[in-house]
Amino acid sequence: MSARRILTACAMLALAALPALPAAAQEWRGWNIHAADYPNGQAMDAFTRMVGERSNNRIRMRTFHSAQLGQQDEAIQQMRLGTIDFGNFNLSPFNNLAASTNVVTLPFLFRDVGHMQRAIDGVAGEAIARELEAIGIIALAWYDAGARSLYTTRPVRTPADLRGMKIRVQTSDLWIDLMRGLGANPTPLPFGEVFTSLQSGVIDGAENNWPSYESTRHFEVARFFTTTEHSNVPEVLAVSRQRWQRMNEAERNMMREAARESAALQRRLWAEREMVSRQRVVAAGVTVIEINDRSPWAALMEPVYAKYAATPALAGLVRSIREMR
Ligand code: BDP
Repeated sequence: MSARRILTACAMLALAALPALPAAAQEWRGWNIHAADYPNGQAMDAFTRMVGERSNNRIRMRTFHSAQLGQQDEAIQQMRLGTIDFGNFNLSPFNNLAASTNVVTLPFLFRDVGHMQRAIDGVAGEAIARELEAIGIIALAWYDAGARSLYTTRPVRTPADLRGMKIRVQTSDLWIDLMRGLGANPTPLPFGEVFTSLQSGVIDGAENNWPSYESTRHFEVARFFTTTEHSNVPEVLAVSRQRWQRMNEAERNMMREAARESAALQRRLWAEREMVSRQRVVAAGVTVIEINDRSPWAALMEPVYAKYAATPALAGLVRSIREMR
């Protein structure tokens, strides 16, 4: 036997002697802006547990909650580069990167949560997933984010009350135009800076859903909540394309299924948390200004539709969403 053959035989014996370890385990890092106990954090933890179990612990995912890996815009860049492997993102920070995300951000588009879910689980979600894939992000499932309303340091009852007020928005051209259309001074800021900016008077208000208003304690510094419910923009549970490309079909299907189950859980927890958060802030003395007739607000939004649903494809998407029953 030649020396080389002996070496090969030894190497094979050594391999055979190894315990049956799963093919190289992978460590995945996940981004979440919210705390671990927020519906999204709980649903992400459920997702990572399912993937761990169903891959026999070969894919080990860990979510870094509370924006430990940075603010949302940076995290999206990192997903594209593959330095963050998965995450839950609101779709508005994609507005300037993927045109179809503007459609689901559009003000006063959805009649209710069910309408939004049917659109994002169907025709809108398909269009958005295609565009996100092209920028390096694979959409697996869609999370609820409720309706977004205004909250301010002074009472706001009509668009006229908003005039000249500095209102924080997410980094998105659509949001800047939307807020300007309502009469305010839009101020794009990262989520994590809203509390101190409200406190120091850099801004006079912001806009979000009940759970974010409550969990961030923004309600302590912006004491008036006006139920404009101007946008129902949903969220995505996504993985980086860099990772996705290295997975086989069985792994992809397993991950998609786990993501769908995670979204079902998130939606249940979300509906509960919306009520709880509302009760908490009301108990803490927040003034809720109910808007029953939204038409004066919606009437100001036509230029936003004209600008952000301008192409035939986007206008067609808006039309098919409106026609949904
Ligand atoms: C919350 C979303 C979060 C956004 C935040 C914001 O869940 O992803 O970053 O709003 O307004 O509702 O920035």
